[in-house]
Amino acid sequence: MKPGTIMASKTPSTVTKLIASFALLTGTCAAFSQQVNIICSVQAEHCNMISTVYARVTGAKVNMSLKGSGEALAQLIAEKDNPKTDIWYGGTGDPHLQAAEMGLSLEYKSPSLPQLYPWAQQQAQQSGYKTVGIYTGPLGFGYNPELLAKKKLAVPKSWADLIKPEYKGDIQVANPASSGTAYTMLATLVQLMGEDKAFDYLKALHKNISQYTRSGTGPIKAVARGETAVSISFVHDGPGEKMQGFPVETITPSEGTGAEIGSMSIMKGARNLEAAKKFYEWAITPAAQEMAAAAKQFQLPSNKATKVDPRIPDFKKIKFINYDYAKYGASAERRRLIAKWEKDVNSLPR
Ligand code: S7P
Repeated sequence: MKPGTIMASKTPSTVTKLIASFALLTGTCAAFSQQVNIICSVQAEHCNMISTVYARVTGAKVNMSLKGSGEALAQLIAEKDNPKTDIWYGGTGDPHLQAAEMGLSLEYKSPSLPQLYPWAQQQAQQSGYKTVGIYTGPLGFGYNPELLAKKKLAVPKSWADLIKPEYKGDIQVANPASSGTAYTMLATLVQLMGEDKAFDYLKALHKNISQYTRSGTGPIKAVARGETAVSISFVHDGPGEKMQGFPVETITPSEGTGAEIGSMSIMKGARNLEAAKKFYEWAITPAAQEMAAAAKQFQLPSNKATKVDPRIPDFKKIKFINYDYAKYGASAERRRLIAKWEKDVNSLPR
């Protein structure tokens, strides 16, 4: 996902239909013309979709830049004394909680909170209402069945499988310093195994990793394109690649796994506060959340009334750990674990 500014200029037919249905549903028209500056941490197609539809429906000018979760947080820290961002939309929840704790985001209690699932409301409560859950999705593995067959490798079914010597050089994951996806993996393993065993595991895994990518979605795209056989990724990022005709499947590890609570925050010192609140309210409506699937994104949306696309992973079939979002979203813990990973794992030869 490359940083950049999206100009709301494309009008693909899905977008046109969504604009029409959204306007009908909400009775909205171009009644106000405001500017809102957004950092968007979901995939480009999803960012494009919400930017285009929101601009068309409301008349607002949307300035959107695309950044992964870790990079978005780094930018928001850098602009703390002179905030340029009004809304941070999407990305893993841990860095949103860190932003809240660091005083980068603004307390805002939406009247629509009761419409959201308990996990999304809990994300808001835990942050003192400085962020909110907008979607959730499980961590797992992506794999390319054709490449695995060619290499005579079995589909990895567990965390234990990934450290087997036969997968050496065939696995990609992102770097936890830049990627919220990879930090979710780090925090998941620490909770699943205990810290000492998790770091022993990460050292063993390191031997099998061909590349630590900057972005969390990079590895599953590499799997889909046959550049690597296996990735550690959010499983909801698989169906969108498959829809493009790539041979990619996903699986969740048998020992158990974690999940992200993709979040949204209004930034403290937002120059366009009213516009930011309007966007925030819009983004948690079912009509807005249904756009994710139209943009080939398959996280579970947070509004209980949002239609659930059949390609969204079935949470009932997945073994989850009881992820402690408050603990692993705390600044000191996140920084400590990432620094330890850099020092004890990433510095090792492969
Ligand atoms: O949009 C897909 C997705 O996987 O990307 C988001 C997140 O920013 C991942 O990027 P990084 O790992 O590079 O930070 C997720 O929140 C989302 O589900």
